[in-house]
Formats: sequence, structure tokens, C-alpha cells
Amino acid sequence: MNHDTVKNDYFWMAKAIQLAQQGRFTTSPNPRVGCVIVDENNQLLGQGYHIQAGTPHAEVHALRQASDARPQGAKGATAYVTLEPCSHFGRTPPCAVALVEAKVARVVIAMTDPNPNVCGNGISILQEAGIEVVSEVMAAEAAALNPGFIKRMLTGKPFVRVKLGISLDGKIALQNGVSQWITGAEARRDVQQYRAQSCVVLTGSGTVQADNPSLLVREKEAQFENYPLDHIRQPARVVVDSKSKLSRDYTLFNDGNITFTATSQAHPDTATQHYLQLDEKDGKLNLHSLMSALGDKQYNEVWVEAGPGLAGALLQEGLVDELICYQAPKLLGDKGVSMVNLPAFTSLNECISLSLIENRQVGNDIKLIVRPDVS
Ligand code: AOF
Ligand code: ZN
Repeated sequence: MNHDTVKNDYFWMAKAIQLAQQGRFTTSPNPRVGCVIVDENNQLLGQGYHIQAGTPHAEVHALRQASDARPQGAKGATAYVTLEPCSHFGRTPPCAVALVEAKVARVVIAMTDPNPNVCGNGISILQEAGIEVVSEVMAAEAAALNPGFIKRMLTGKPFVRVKLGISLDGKIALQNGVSQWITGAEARRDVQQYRAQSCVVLTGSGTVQADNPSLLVREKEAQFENYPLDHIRQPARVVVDSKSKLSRDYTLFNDGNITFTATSQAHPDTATQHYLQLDEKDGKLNLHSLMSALGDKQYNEVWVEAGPGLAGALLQEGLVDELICYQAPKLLGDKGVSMVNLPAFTSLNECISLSLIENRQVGNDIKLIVRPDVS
């Protein structure tokens, strides 16, 4: 491939990735996908992104625009797609077939679709029709659009992010429990966006008792100007309450949105109440079973806003994919409550080692994204 072709492929794939990001809050359980169609003179013919499951895929939007743009539509053109075009009849017909019928000459793909129903079949359909296929263009960037979808397709479990609002000295609250507003407004807005993009907000019974939180998205605070707002949906809430001791009077059981109680107790009224009845591990709710149950419900991304107990337990079970820390330039002192409960390690080999993914200033706070190293 000549230098200009490679340069153009990166340019247009970057555009397709930007389009896919428009689906950040709306596509689940489907992935975020963007598509761009470019003519023989490297001019844009059509573009689109997947908005919501059950509605047309990215390619369909882009192909429609291309047909409106000129009589021969996408014939002879190049299509850029952030995910391998689908090959199956799901809620919508296969996009690989639509591209073949439109007679595109070339398809550039960022990554293959980990969905076992697709997984290479889309590429085969295109190649068998004589279409040139180039794949793995900006694959890492495209994968970053869909950590939850990809992980669920490969493992059956969702991608888990744990949010921590901490002081410079790693505390989440004062000794007396006072904790509100450690971090600033910008950090709180960022949190709202994570809630909105997640399928589930997970918390523990202790947090519910202490704060009676809603854990819903406050749309005004989240500032969704650049997104199709009418599609924003609220995440399901899941409360880990293994002994089912929470009263039903708390806000999140009564605000009209779904809250599941994850418990190891048997409940007679599972038909009317939302319970996830799970097994125990070492006398506690089996968090692996919880994540599998959430994967079975097609939840891609889980956002954890919990106390140090649940956060620590998830870390120790190896169930955390990412920690999102908002660190305020405040010192709460050594009597404050620490961010995660972990055992008293006696050797540095035992401590949890993390890799820094992102580090930037958000208002007056620092946002740190770290991922546990896989041992
Ligand atoms: C694409 N382009 O824009 C999306 C794709 O039930 P359906 O018909 O919506 O199919 C969902 C599956 O299609 C999803 O699991 C993923 O494998 C693929 N998503 N594929 O070519 C798109 N959203
Ligand atoms: Zn499709």
C-alpha cells in the first residue's frame, strides 16, 4: 500500500471512531460503531454511527447517505468501519451483505467483532464477494470504544470500573463518616457521564444505609449537549446486600427505576421484587457469580460507587478492570477512612500493583485511571 493510502486510511478511521463515540450513552448492549464512506477521489460520501440496539447499524446510515449523494451510491467507494461488519440476522439484517450489494470496492476495518455470531464471518462475506478488506487499522483505539462489549463477548462478564473520590492522602471520609464533596464540580460531572454510559451502577448496603443515594444520572449536571439526549437511559442499580438486611424504604427502591438486590438469601417474592439470588464464597456473596449474572443480563459496563469494603473485595477477587480516582488536593489526616480495605500485607509482593493509564487535571482535582496488573 502506498503512503497516501495508509495516511488516508488513518484519517478516515479516526473520523469513524469519533462518530462511534457519539453512541457513548446509548448503544448498549450493542457496541459503539462508526462508519464513513469515501469516494474514489477521497471525498466523503456518507457517514453514520450506531445509536441504539434495534435501530440500523452504522453502515446502514452511511450507505443511505451515499445513495442520496450520487446515482451510483457507494459503488466503487471505500467504507471505513470501526468494527467488522456483522454477518448475522440479529435485530437488523447483516451489514456485510448490505456493503456487498452496494458494490463498495474496499472495506477498511479497525477490529474483528468478538461476537461469536460474527467473528470473522463478516470479513469472509466481503472477501468472497471480491471486495478488498484491510483490517487492524487503529485497532487499539477502536477497542477502547467498547471495553465492556468486548469483555462480555470474550468472558461473559462485564467491564468493571471502580470510582474513588479521594483526598491527597488517599482518604474517602473523615473518621466521623463525613465525606460529601471531597472533589469538585468538574469531577462530579465526569462521574455523571460514567454513570450514564454504564449499564449498571453497583454499590453496597453500607453505602445505601449511610447516604441513601439515588445513583441515577442527573442530566443537567452531566451536560450532554453533544449527544442525542432523548436516548439517554438510566443505569440499573445493583446493591450487594448478601443477608438481605436493607429495608425497602431507601430512595433507590422507590424511584421508579430498576434496582436489583444481590443476595445469597432465598426470597419468596422474586416475581415482584428484583433479586439476584447468588451463591456464597467463604461466607460472603460470590462476586464472581454476581458479575456472571450481570453479563447474562447483557450488561457491558459496570460502574462501582461503593465503600472501601466492596471496592477492596472486588480488587482482591481480581474483578476490577479499572480504578477511576478523583483526587482532591486536601489532606483528611491519618484518622480518615481509607479508600479500599485490604488485608495487612506483610510483603510488597502481596500488594496490588497497578498500571497508570491516564493522568489529567479535572477542575481542581486530579483524575487517575489505573488498571490492576494481571499476575
Ligand atoms: C455492525 N455495525 O453498527 C453494530 C454492530 O441485534 P443487532 O442486529 O443490532 O446486532 C447486534 C450485533 O451486531 C452486536 O452484538 C455486534 O456483534 C454487531 N454490532 N455491527 O456491523 C454496527 N452495532
Ligand atoms: Zn451490522
